Amino acid sequence: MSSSKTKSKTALLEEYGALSGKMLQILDYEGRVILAERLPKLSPEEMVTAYQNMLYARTADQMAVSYQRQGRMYTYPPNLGQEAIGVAVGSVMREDDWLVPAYRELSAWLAKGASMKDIFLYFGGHEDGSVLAGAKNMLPSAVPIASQLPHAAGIGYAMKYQGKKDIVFTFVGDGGTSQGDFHEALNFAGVWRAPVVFIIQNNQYAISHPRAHQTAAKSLAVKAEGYGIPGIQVDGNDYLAMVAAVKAAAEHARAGQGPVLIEAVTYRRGAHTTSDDPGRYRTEAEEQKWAERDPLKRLKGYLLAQQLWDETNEEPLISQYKKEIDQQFTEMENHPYDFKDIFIHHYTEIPDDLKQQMVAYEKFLNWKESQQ
Ligand SMILES: Cc1ncc(C[n+]2csc(CCOP(=O)(O)OP(=O)(O)O)c2C)c(N)n1
Ligand SMILES: [Mg+2]
Repeated sequence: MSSSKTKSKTALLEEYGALSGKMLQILDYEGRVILAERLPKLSPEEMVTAYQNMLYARTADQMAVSYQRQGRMYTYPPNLGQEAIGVAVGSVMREDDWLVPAYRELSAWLAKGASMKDIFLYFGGHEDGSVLAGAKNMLPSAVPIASQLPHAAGIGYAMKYQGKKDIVFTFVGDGGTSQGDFHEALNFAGVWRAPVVFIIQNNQYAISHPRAHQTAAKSLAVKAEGYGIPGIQVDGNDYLAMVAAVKAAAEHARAGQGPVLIEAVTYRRGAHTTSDDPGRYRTEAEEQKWAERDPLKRLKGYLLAQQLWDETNEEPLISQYKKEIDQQFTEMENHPYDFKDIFIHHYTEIPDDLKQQMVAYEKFLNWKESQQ
């Protein structure tokens, strides 16, 4: 690693430091380069692969929502509009690095080696969906908000203690930054200089709770200052800006300089989960504004201008992805299933009310079968 390269990356974290009030943005909303000096060095193949990975994640996400709507999967948290963040992390994350997820970063899970079958198993209520056999050094999804962060800090500390160069990438939402676990993890990682890249996906909502009600802080990135670590706010719908920031943060952490906090500013274009109706708490005008900032649209705009993408390839590619994804869904549906899986793993002894739910659910399944 050349010192000039290190300098320029460190400089990015300084120039766009949390207190600068600036948000790193390299592509405008149409995909035109507006900050050429910060363009990450990516080959044409890497750019095209990134777009394809985003397209795959989006296709899989939309199919997951559809399977849930058909009553074939219990629940699902849509990722629509947030795909660039996980793909950017995936492009920097190494095989031995750790991924400590929340639940809305499908593209990062796929980059780590999780299969759609694994993911369908998880949301289909199979305990096996947490095994993630193909994904080396990845923890299972964490739904208790921010509970994953102390684990990330602990793993980072362990990597450092063992003298390893592997680092940790962990995800949390804007809402998660109000949890005590967020504070404890960032404080611990800062004190012990644990090599952890904390990525906040600020998708503007915690269910129906808007970002403005989450904290009086000017940005979520400024919280880094309180822990004495670098923080940077990035346009999370700008793939190239995300790659530049994640590369800088990873280099900082890998060089033994401790954790970094990235606030990726994005928008949850879909519902919170398949049980939510965002039409009840936000306007169509707001949704439209963010649709115009969509990450796939912007990277495609860039690729088309560079003549790296042929629009006519897109539909056939999506059809091929759909076939692959549907195949993995079928494998999930054929996986041996015990409905008790969704009840028996939370407590050593199942509380009475949960037992009652289990009995009622079994009755319902028997009734459903009798109707077929
Ligand atoms: C400790 C805890 N409290 C409450 C909940 C219920 N809950 C589920 S998701 C969510 C909102 C989280 O919002 P955010 O952190 O912004 O993540 P996003 O869902 O937007 O990705 C809440 C309150 C929970 N899962 N865990
Ligand atoms: Mg959120």
